[in-house]
Amino acid sequence: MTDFKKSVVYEIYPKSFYDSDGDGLGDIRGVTEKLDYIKELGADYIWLTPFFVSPQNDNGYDVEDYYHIDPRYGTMEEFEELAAAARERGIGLMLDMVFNHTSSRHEWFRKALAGDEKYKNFYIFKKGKGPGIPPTNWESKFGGSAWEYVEAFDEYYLHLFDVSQPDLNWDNPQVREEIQKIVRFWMEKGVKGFRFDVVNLISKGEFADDEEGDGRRFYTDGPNIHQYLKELNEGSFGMDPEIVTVGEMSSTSLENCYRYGGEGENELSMVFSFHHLKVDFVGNEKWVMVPYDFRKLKEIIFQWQTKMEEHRAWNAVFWCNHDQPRVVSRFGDEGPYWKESAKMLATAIHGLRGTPYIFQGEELGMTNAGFRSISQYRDVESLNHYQILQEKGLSSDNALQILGIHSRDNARTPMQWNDGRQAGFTEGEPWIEVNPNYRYINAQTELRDEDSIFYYYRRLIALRKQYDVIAYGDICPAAEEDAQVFAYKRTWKDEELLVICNFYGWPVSWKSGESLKGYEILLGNYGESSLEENGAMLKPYESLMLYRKRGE
Ligand code: TEU
Repeated sequence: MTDFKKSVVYEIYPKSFYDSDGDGLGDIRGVTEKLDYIKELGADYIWLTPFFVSPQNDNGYDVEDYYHIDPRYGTMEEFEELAAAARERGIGLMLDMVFNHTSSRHEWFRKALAGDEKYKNFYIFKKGKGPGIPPTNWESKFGGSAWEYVEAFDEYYLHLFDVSQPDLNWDNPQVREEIQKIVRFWMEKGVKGFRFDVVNLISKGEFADDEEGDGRRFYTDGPNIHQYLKELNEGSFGMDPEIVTVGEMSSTSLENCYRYGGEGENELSMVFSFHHLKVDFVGNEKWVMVPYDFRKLKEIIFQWQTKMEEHRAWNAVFWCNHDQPRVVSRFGDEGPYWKESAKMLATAIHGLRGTPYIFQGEELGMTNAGFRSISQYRDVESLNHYQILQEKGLSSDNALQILGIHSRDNARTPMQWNDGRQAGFTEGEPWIEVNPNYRYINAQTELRDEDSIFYYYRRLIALRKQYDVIAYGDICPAAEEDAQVFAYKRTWKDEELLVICNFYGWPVSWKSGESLKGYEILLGNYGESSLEENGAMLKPYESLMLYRKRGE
């Protein structure tokens, strides 16, 4: 059995991964063809973002039919081939289940709109507060009101995301049963894990106006959330102890995560939280342009690390996914220290207590898209906010600058396989433009260079397998007051691991505060280091991973 604490997960956004048939969209066969690449990297699981039948308004997070594969991605037979080929290589597949909402084209919603009471009760329909006034003032995460008016009923339905993504009513036991059935169906296909999309939003509380915010406090980590997760666990994936699960927890709290990802809670194996990625927001507002707050980044990571450990709960640790800008562009350097900063950021994450997730292309040091025109964007959230920002009075240039930093499309440009046409992603025209830096940032170049970012990630994955302290060690923050260095220690039995990262493009003197005698360098991102007994003069973006056995 693969131990999830010793494992690393590789996230694939199939639409942008590899196109096997030249239609410009990545597909399932494309994933199968590239399995050896992932095997070479050493990842244990592949998380595939949704490939179910969908109108693709939100790239598959709007599911029309949970039991069938969107023909644009392939067939069930091709999926089974992928599962078998992955199994042969010792790689497990993790599927992405979107159960907070369906697509408005789902049969359930169509029946609801046709007036079928059974299915109306699968969703959340409410009367408005008055003519033209929705039931509450909640905002959709993609902009605008979270309620859509349906004239035939003189009622509104709730959509926390796009208007084409109506929220399911989890308080209805029939909904919960249908969902268990879907999970069991995919378990029978040999799937080894599940990621549950925004699963902490499924239990809605009171439907009241939010005088302070956008409404999230009424439906986030809601009143029955733990009960619903335990029930889902018991009725589906919990029946197979080998299955690994991760919940995407939007705007969650530590207290709830102790339970979502807690040992013996029978909810999920681990949780994604996002507070550490809001350090370049202003409050909850993402569509702004401010430098990131390094001290806050450290503080949040350390708080989650130590508190989750204290409560015997498990984190997924990550910088990147299909919703986040590329981390080298965000907290590293796209310029002269591109390689060093990409490796440093990898070290910072992979040494933490938790299961690391790598998003496709992160292991190549892929950067933000660099789009300059709105016509290059595809993401519904970006397109909506481009309008909203201008309605607020920003110029279109300014709005584009902000999109350039925060848009989800930054992560969604095609995987850069080689320096050939369209980066080797497709023989056709890609659905979203390739980043022109594919000429020097691509897998082929990385695989030819022993000192590449790719091989550095491979080494980090291998070290996790080799050293128990990396997988299981307790966490102890270090250099907490330092304005430039992120450092921490891990301890396990007689093993000690020390991770030291300079987050800036200039040198810094770091004092260890204890003797470093006996430590060996497991990994560093420079050929040589100036490590001494009491610290080091760290070079720009330098990182070190040190190891020693006590008593040696
Ligand atoms: O994302 C949930 C989510 O709320 C964010 O990551 C979101 O993209 C961001 O807050 C907007 O600023 C999940 C999926 O990962 C995302 O791709 C889907 O669009 C979303 O759920 C809806 O299913």
